[in-house]
Amino acid sequence: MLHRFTPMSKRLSILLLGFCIVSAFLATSSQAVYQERPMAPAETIINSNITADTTWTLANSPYHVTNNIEIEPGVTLTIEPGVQVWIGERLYVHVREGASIIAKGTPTQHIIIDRYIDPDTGLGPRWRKIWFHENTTSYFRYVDIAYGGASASGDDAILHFEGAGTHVLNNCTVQASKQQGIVASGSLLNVTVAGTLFQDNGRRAIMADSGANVAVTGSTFNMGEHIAIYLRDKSASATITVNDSNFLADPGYYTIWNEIPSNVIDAQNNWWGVTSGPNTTGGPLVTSGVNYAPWLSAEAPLVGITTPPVATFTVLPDPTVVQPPGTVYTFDASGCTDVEDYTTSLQVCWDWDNNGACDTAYSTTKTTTHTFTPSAAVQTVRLVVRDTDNLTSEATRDVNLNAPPTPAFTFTLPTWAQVDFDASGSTDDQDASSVLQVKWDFEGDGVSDTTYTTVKTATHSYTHQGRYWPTVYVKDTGDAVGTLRKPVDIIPLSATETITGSGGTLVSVDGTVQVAVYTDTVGSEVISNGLVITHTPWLTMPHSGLGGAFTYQGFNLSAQPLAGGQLINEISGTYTITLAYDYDYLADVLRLPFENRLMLYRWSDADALWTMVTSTLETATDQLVATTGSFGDFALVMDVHVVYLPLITREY
Ligand SMILES: [Ca+2]
Ligand SMILES: [Ca+2]
Ligand SMILES: [Ca+2]
Ligand SMILES: [Ca+2]
Repeated sequence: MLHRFTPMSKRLSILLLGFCIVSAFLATSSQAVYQERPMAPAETIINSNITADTTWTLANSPYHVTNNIEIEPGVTLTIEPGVQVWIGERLYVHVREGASIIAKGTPTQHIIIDRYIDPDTGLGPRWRKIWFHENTTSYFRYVDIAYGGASASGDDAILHFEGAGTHVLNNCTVQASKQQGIVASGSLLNVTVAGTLFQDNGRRAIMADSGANVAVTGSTFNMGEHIAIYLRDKSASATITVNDSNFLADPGYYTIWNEIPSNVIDAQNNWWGVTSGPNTTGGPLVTSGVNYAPWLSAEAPLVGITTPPVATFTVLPDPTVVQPPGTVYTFDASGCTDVEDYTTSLQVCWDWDNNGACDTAYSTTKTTTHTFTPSAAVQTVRLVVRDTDNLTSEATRDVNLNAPPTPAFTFTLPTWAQVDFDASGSTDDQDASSVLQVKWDFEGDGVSDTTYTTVKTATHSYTHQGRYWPTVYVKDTGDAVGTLRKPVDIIPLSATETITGSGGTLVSVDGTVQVAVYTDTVGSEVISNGLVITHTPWLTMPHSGLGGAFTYQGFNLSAQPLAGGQLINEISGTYTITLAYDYDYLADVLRLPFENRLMLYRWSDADALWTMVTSTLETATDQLVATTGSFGDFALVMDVHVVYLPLITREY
């Protein structure tokens, strides 16, 4: 349907509405007698140049331009939807080199650029023009511009584009100019007009020359006796195309005039007010140099340019990393953009479970928060962004809600070297324990020793004693992995040794390094007040140099000074070594009656051989006791000429 804008009738409606309000007010307030007219809204006066990027806001609207002003070079003036700009009598707005005007209204909030009507006199003389100079840009959408072109000069226009630049009028109205609606003059000048209504302009709606490139679609020229499109012979020829538009003119009057017929104006697929087309009875006239065939047989709708918005959003904290349950995520869609709308005009809704239905209402507020119930491995969140033309776009992001399993394991040592592991106590918020997979690194050396399996138990035998950090990896069906490690001390059964020194007691319990305080005296004088005895058990394996015997327990007895303490060679005295053994293990389990074959050996560096140390077997306490006056390597051995040892294999 054709949009016919009638300023007079609209203004009359406003006046009638104002009258009704005043009448009602008079009836209820005696003070209103002194009120001659409704209060004018507060104006923002613009009387000087715009020197830095500026936004004219709806909150501060209307803006009343009271002087000739310039938008200075490189500066951008942005105008919010709903803003009204009133320009005073015969005033210019110069848009200087490289400057811009961005005015994006919406279907429901047009921007108005109009004359200033003095509330006292009721007079509203025309302003002159918005004059765009070299290398300027502009974007006007849903902007109703009226009552410019005040001068008698033929080049005066509501919008005067001069020199290179890019300018768009999208769903605008350009009306009531005394002169031209638009003048486009300059090479490398592109003017795009869509969905725009031109009417009641005193001369031409669009005049182009000097190499300008003007493309019009989906627009209406309601011009009566006046020319809609004028290609002027000035400098290089302009290029003009007008398609899918309406030329409504009084019959017999020219509506397109081409001063350079050799440069044909493309005016195909337009409606000329009569089905017979231009230059026919009842239709408008066009000059030569206008290609108007074929033409439309009915009025074309006003169609602006509309493109979908660009949807994007961010999520914090990092959605790729599993966050603790109950985490409040912040979603921010303020990065959404649109050619026709400001981001602030775009509306968004959120579909938390990506089921195709938004879970929030559409809102221009772009940030929101959400907390998820951990119910799926990965939750896709969908954003829908909608522009003011009701075009939508979507973006999705995955939020990883899959908490890794909570690993757990227990272990038992059926022998001193064998450890049976059981990770069946591992749990997961999303998966049943039965589907969790485990693998093991028995030493904790970072190298896995098994592959993933749903079997939660594993057995490992250690060949060396010491402390290990077996580590379990538990993986859920979403490939999230939890790990747990625990210490395991692998200690031969005889690992409780009591070492008695002359000045103190040194206890080694589990085969790790032991520390003890030791005091050595000569007479009543303390000559040494500190020792560290390092007791390092070694293999329970046959030791080279002890041929014919089996090393049941090897260890090193050494000393080093405490910090600031004595030198080792100052330490004197004798030490009693007491070794406890496990008779039950030796005799009952292994069924090997070799208790009386236990011997203590000491390594002699000087002789480069093992020599037996005189010792006493105290069978009542399962101990072997010996005395030594020096440190070194010792070994509790058994004579294997007599017995056969199954080593560490044991079954219960
Ligand atoms: Ca859009
Ligand atoms: Ca949903
Ligand atoms: Ca999980
Ligand atoms: Ca390993």
